[in-house]
Amino acid sequence: MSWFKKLTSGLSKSSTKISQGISDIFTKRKLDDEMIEELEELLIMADLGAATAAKVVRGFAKGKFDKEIAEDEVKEALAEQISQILQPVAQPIAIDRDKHPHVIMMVGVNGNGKTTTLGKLALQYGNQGHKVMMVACDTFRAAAVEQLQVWGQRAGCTVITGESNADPASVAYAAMEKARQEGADILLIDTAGRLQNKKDLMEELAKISRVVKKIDPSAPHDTVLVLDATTGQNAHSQAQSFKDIADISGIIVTKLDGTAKGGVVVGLAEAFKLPIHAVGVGEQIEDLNAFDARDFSKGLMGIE
Ligand SMILES: Nc1nc2c(ncn2[C@@H]2O[C@H](COP(=O)(O)OP(=O)(O)OP(=O)(O)O)[C@@H](O)[C@H]2O)c(=O)[nH]1
Ligand SMILES: [Mg+2]
Repeated sequence: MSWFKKLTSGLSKSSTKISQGISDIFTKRKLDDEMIEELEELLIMADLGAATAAKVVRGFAKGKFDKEIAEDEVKEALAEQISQILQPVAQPIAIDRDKHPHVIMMVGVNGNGKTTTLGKLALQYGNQGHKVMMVACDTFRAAAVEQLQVWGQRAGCTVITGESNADPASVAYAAMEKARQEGADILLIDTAGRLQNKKDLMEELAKISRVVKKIDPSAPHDTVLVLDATTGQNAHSQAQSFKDIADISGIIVTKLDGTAKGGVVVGLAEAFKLPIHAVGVGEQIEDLNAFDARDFSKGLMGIE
């Protein structure tokens, strides 16, 4: 299946909800105030958030008042507005080949898909010819380390682990040294999603960052926040909290398959202006791809 097909089918719950809403609203042929208001409400219900929904609808309505408009044109025009919001943030992680290694740290609330996403990225980078290593800095749960090892096997890359309950930062430091010695191009750091409290988590992430800098002052080169689309508007408060505790450089949104809340990506783009690197639409290793503004917008509107 092509990525676009996979994305569109992943987003089908979101797009069906929006399409149905559009059919219900556009029963009259000419665009009027009432329809505009209903459309705005529909987009809010589709998790775009109030400010973003208003912006999209304003852009959409321009020049269309009192004119006849077909459903397909509505979807096309909305996709175009949404695409304009997404375009500036659709940026893949830029691997710097001069870094040895380029360090990517994955952070986010537990269960959001950090470990899975790292496995998917490891395969992609490996296929691009990079020598990839992963390190398990979620040392408190034995299962977390094993899970990363399984992904390492699938992706065909080395996974560095420490003793159980080892200090995550010391594991990260050892991994940096090993990555240097073995000439790795990319080091992917998996972190814990849950600690006792926000302060502990902040300290742990800061400490990992600090020790990595001892070996390369420019590392970590990317600190990527993984957000789960199924949490809808909650993703905003998570993004805000993590921005407060870590130097987030970009976002990956997972679980866009099987949720009707795919619109949250548009709200996140507008609210945080952080690069959105990739989106996940399934649990398999190939279910992650670079974020493409136009494709995503079409997928969200259910345009083939
Ligand atoms: N449907 C779907 N499931 C996903 C996606 N990404 C991850 N998952 C699933 O989400 C669950 C949690 O993923 P993990 O990768 O373990 O999440 P995590 O952030 O590492 O969690 P912690 O290690 O507990 O902090 C797993 O069952 C994954 O298979 C996705 O894009 N789509
Ligand atoms: Mg994990």
